[in-house]
Amino acid sequence: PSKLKEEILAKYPRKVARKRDKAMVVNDPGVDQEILANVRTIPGIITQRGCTYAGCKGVVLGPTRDIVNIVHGPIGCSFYAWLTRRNQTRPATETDANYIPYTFSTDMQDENIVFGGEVKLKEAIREAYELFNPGAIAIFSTCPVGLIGDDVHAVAREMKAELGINCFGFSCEGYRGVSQSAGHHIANNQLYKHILGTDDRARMGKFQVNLLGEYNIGGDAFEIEALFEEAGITLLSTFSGNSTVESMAYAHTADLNMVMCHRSINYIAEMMETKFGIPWIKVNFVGAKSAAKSLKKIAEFFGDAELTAKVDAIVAREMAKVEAVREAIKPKVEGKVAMMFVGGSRAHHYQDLFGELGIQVVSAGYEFAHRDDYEGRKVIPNIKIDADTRNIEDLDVEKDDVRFRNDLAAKKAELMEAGYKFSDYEGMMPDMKKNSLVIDDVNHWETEKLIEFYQPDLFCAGIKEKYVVQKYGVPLKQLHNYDYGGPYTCFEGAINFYQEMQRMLDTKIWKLVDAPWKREPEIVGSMTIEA
Ligand code: CFM
Ligand code: HCA
Repeated sequence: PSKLKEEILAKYPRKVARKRDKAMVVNDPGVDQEILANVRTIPGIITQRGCTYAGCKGVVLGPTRDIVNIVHGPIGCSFYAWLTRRNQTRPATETDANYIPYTFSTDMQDENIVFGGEVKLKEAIREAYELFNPGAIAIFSTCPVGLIGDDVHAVAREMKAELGINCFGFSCEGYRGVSQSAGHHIANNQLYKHILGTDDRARMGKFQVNLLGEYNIGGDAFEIEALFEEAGITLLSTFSGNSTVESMAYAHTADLNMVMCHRSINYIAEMMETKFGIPWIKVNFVGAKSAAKSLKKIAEFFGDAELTAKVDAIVAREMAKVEAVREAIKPKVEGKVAMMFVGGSRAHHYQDLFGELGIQVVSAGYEFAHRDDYEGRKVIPNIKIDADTRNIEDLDVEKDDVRFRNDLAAKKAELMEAGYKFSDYEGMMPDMKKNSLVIDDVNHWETEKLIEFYQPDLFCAGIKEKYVVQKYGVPLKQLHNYDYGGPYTCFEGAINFYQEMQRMLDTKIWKLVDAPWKREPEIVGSMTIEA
């Protein structure tokens, strides 16, 4: 991999090479290695990243079903966010609010750019209110909104007073940060400010938890919900797969927060702990063993004999089913080589599933994660805060003296004494093999070189990579939308994934792919780059 890295860098102008050098690490889990992450993509490079608006509106708020999410901007931005992320939802009854099949937009025109769009935004909010009578309305700013200076927050305040419903805005203009990641942070902040803690509801169960950073792609959250229900764990709210705004309002009454996607939601976990004293743990329900471990860790937190027995019984029963399928499939796919480049957590989480099948992950990376997602949270104090990060509001959170759970803080201290880990994420790099190649914000040129070098049996990424990779004769599994498949979480999900891997890997069809441009190039040319 060092040689491959050299070859990749050799093509770049010197300044670019210097930067990309730091974003590519030949992994050594035994030592502390630093990676360059969460910095601007170099202009001219074809990145896979999306924008801040995508991270805020599409990712974090997209899966909420009963908030009317209005996009303030040109229609293209709304169309982009319309049902593209496969986040499923299940309203309690047929008449319960579900706005996910809709897209709401102010459809800004040239005139609004010149004379301002606030009037049109107010009209859109009133119209949405009259038509749907929702519990909450949210406004998402696209690039032009920030450029012309429409004050979406002032509009939200005015509309909240006029209509008497919760209404709040997000300054999540596409260019606000270097990637989707900034949008996650902005979304976390506004959820914290405008929803969290607004409903002090009485207890609903003996063991109350929230699941943070699970967005129910392909029904993933449904699998987790079913297991919790069977075990007798009360899931108050999920941020934000299969969620309601109501459930987010009383989420602060939980005893424990579980963080699935660390990248997109660690901010809320931290803020809830500071304000309400709710501890958080990192969980992962992708991979049968990881799901079992996560369930057991929750049971251990509560330390209740009945709960522990139930969880143990569920795990034993489900693992028996999983093992039967795994043993049948593993010999067929063992030793195959895979690589995965996904936005954030999934490039790490899915390695557990591959490990269970004996598939080797030779290279992996995130589009937009931060150093802590690679190297572990221990590096957070050393992360340089640059101007792009400073541009994103970092909320000053204070302890709520009335509602702070001293009992939970005490429980945390006691369990930590016994070696139980809270507020911790060790990152992807310590989990990867020595000499695997870790790459942040991979681009097309690097992807092509990776394929030539490793000749992988499987490439995992998204829609932007899919067809290019397939034309190399390499199957591509989308780990964003699951290629219309899923769920892949928990035990049923693991079985589902193993079977999918067998279908994709145990076939010779991909070797027959012959891209037309390989036979007959349409354009032939050469290019010289001056350093
Ligand atoms: Fe978290 Fe996600 Fe991901 Fe993400 Fe995303 Fe996604 Fe993703 Mo696409 S929140 S970081 S911003 S796990 S949309 S559900 S699949 S890039 S790896
Ligand atoms: C996003 C959403 C995305 C895109 C997926 C892809 C998703 O980043 O705006 O590139 O295939 O999961 O839908 O990550």
